[in-house]
Amino acid sequence: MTIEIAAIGAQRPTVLAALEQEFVLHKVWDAPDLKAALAPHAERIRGAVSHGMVGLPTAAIEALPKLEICAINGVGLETTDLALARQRGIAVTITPVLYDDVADLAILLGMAACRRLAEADRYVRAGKWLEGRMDLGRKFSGKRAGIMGIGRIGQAVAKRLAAFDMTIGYYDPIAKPDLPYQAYASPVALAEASELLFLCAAGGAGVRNLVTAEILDALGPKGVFVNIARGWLVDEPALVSALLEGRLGAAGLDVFAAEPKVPEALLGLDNVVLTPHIASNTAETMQAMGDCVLANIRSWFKGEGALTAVA
Ligand code: 8YV
Repeated sequence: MTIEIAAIGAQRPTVLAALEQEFVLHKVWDAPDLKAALAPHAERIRGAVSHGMVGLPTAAIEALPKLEICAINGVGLETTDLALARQRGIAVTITPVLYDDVADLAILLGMAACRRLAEADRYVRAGKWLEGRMDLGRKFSGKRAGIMGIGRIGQAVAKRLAAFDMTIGYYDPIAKPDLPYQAYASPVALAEASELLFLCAAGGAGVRNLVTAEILDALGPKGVFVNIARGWLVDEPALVSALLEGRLGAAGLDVFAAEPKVPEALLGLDNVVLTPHIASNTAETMQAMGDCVLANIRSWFKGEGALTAVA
């Protein structure tokens, strides 16, 4: 009997090709009505694959009464109904192979914002160097860095910042006494003590605007804010005004509240470095993430259980 799988979130072509070879695959990620698209096969679908932005939503769980496993390509779980999945005994797996890449991009954005890398590139291309030298950037090494949310990604960022001789502090609602960094009681206290603030928090369901205007003001006109987490974890209009009004020094942003739409006002600002949610987009990590999705699905249907299930 061939096992049937629903792709509720798009996957890379190689992953889809492998799934199609080994299973009956229903590609429904583009369907305007997920329930309707799944309905004709719902009683036979035992597995699902998704990605970090789509996750395993309530509607998919409700539409699939025989679902046993959902392998998510990514680590974001804010769109996954974990409580219902647990209640139904559905294994949800993530791809815990992207932390290095995400941390690398955090450093890249922080450094690019300090050293005005994107602006410098534009400066050369526009021929402005012929007219004179660019204004000064800011030193990156040796600064006081704050990390908001110090899970796997936050810790990978901290490890890298330590190599740049930074003094590292963090705020996390879960006490982490074993970490060799200074814990702060609130995000505002952390921002006040930091010259660079890295948002590395997980975007849990319903969590919004963790980074407020008050936090950005505490970071201040020389401060640099980096976001490689989720756009909606920041009060984006407050971030835009702080940058426009010079109350915040600079920012490096990989994620946005309504991506792929980016606030128009940011596009004209030289003190902002923008990337299109590419933190895990390297050939190596994409391959590893795809392999991880496949390995979980294969292992489960061989009867050997999930490999990287969330607790
Ligand atoms: C991916 C992510 O871009 O893991 C996540 O939650 O945001 C990123 O790694 C996303 O999962 C799409 O595959």
